Amino acid sequence: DLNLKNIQGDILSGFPKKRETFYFFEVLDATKFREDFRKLIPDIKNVYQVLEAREEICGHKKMHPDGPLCPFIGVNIGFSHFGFQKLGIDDSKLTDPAFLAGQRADAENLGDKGTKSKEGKFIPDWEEEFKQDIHGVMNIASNCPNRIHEQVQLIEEYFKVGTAQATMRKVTSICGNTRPKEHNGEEHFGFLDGISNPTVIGFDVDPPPGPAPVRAGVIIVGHDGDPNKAERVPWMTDGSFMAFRLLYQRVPEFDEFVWANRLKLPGLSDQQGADLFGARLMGRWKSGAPLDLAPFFDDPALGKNENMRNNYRFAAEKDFQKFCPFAAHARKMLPRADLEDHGIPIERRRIMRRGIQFGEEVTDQERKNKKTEHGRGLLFVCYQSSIVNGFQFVQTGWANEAKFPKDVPQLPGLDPIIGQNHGKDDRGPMSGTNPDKPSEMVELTEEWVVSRGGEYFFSPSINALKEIIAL
Ligand code: N7H
Repeated sequence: DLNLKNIQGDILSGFPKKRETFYFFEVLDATKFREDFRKLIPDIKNVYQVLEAREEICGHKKMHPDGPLCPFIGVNIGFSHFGFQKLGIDDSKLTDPAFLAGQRADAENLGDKGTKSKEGKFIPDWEEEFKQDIHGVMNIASNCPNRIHEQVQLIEEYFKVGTAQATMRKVTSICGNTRPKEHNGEEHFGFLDGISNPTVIGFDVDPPPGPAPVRAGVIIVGHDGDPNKAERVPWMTDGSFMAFRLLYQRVPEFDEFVWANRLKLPGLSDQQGADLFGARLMGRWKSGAPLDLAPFFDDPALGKNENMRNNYRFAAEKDFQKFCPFAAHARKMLPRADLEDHGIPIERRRIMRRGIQFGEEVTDQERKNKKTEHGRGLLFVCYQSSIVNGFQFVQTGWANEAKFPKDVPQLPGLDPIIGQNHGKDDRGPMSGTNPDKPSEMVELTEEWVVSRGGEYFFSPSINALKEIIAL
């Protein structure tokens, strides 16, 4: 019963993309912006159109990783609380304290690095553009850079950007791109990403075996599973909250840490020991194979097998970390049996990840000097019906919480990938990296993922864009 033509396309089906530009804007003249907005509406793709495009392009609904250059171009849009305020639209029933306060006000709680002003106000160590109010973001995705460029030009024409009659201003735009063909699907640390996302009841037909499907309302506002469903006003239905984070990755430094801590176990070469240590930080091998199913040796065929690579629960391992450390990124972010088998539901913590990489490949010079010289990382995006239950909770309650999961024999430590301690190099010890000595601790000596900006947005339904935003 989901109205796929009313939900913005990136949320449930994910844009088919090799590139994606995030265009952050400030509304200058509310009434005129809302008038100009009408011109943008036909360019905004809904879920149905994205599915259709995928079928047309590739003959099946999942995009082929090496598929032909895709003529798809999609625009989606979200507004921050400050944007709704500027437009004079009452968003109080979006009842999400994190959204209503904005991400800048949440940065200290999220564990970002920052300083205190004389008045005691926390100022995050973010890029300047994110230290001002951002009213909204348009994400423009395609397989073809020229198409993106043309679409951005069109958008700027609609809103007369850069002229005396401009109704909006570009705050900043950031261009993301997937990695070159031989690293397709991998993020900058070299791990296959985008494997595990929630499957949604009423949307995903025949999902591969894995974690229990979630009710649509966990991702889409106004449906069963939305914790604030009772309070929503009708125009909010079929929208979703988007959390955006600008996350830099320090790849040579991460690689050096992994190499320096390589496991020295009988029968393992230095390289195998390093690969195993890296996999134990992530919870999966670079190939995507999960440690719970391939604990000591990589299994690249498993990493490729969509029907097997997400079908595990840490069930045999509940309360133990022989196969996979408690703090490993994928275990922290979806602890499966660690919670479910203790009667703690996990559905409300699920988020739909839609990020993309940015920045160049690591250069030979950077590798040689073991030092990052060019900015690169992840434009992290996730959708959910509650930021408080979703992104905010998994970052603060799990990733940044050394004692999570609770009541286990060893102190787990922070999530080594994204756990934050306000930029302090000392993020404390992590246990379980050595499969033979679960209580052996490794000090997480620095942050390899550094947050430099972000905001919380609400991506309204297509009807709401037509009837509430546009005039
Ligand atoms: Fe993570 N990485 O590539 O290293 N993530 N993540 N993430 N992450 C996952 O299962 C990564 C970040 C989640 O369902 C994989 O698709 C990097 C944030 C969740 O089993 C890999 C960064 C948050 C899952 C990475 C980053 C999350 C997940 C395994 C930052 C939320 C799914 C592949 C630069 C606050 C867990 C996969 C599940 C998986 C990486 C950030 C959440 C390889 C580099 C900020 C929910």
